[in-house]
Amino acid sequence: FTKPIKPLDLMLAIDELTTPLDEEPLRVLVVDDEPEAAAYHSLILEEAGMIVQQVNHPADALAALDRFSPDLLLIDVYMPVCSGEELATIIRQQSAHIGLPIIYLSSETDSQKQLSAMTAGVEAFITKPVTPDELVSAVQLRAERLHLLRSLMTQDSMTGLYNHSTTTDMIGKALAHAYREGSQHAMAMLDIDHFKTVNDTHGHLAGDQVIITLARLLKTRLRVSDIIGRYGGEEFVVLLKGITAERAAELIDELRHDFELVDFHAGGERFRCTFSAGISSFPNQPSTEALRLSADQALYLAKRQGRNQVVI
Ligand code: GH3
Ligand code: MG
Ligand code: MG
Ligand code: MG
Repeated sequence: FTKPIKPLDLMLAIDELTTPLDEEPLRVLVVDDEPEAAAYHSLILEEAGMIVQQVNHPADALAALDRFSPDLLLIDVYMPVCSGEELATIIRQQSAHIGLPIIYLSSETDSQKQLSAMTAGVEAFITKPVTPDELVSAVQLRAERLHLLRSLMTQDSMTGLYNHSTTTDMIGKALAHAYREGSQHAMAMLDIDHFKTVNDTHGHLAGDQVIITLARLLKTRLRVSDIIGRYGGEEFVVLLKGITAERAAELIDELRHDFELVDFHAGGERFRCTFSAGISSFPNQPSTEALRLSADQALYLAKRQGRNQVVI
């Protein structure tokens, strides 16, 4: 009899489930018609560890947005040809940049004019001259908010795994890459067995703990490069990169075995849970949809054959 695993061990570091803050340096595009001002602000941000690109003409800003793909824009308000306000309005009309934080940097101190400039949809207005600390913290604050917003949009808040739409997007990208490289991937669809009964018998909170525990097991035991998503309520989808369906089935079966030994507790009662899984593989199944259908059929078979098993 194998030693049971306490769910607490799996849940202790639940924080690790959520994707850590980007360790990539922030990318800032500085738009200012005065080269000296642009260079000065760029230097401050670079010294704070950011990657900065400067443009001195608003027309160059649009091209730089696509080439450089910044996390944030710092725009001077008074520029010839096209004001910062006009530039911000144009950028805001492009759906690709709808969430991009824009900070105005200007010597304008008239609050009425500041307010009017802000209506173009910018995040903040900083008046020149700005101290290095002021500039760096203004940029970091907006970038952190953007990061938070992005994670809210892409992650499932209960488990920290990718949500349904992000999972589908990421698998699609991985397959496009796999086509070019000629690599193989496997997909696993997991579904907790008799989960309705778990909720009915032990309560919804206990059910949540089961979901969180399985998410953590997947996250800690699969590779960082694998794509792990919470596809629906008690359903998970995993893209296991670079391996065959047979190898994926072995791996998921090891997890299945570990999971069935986890002791859950609710209302003084102890209970255990199992999951079933279906496996499919690329390029055998050449698209996300084909992979999903095939894995789903295998999962259905696993359920039909008595659950708590992995089927290819
Ligand atoms: P099967 O073995 O065939 O998969 O049976 P099942 O009872 O697991 O299947 P079914 O899909 O009918 O039930 C899923 C249940 O999961 C229904 C729903 O109330 C519950 N559920 C979905 N999301 C959550 C959640 O976030 N927390 C909890 N506690 N329950 C959830
Ligand atoms: Mg100017
Ligand atoms: Mg289900
Ligand atoms: Mg189920």
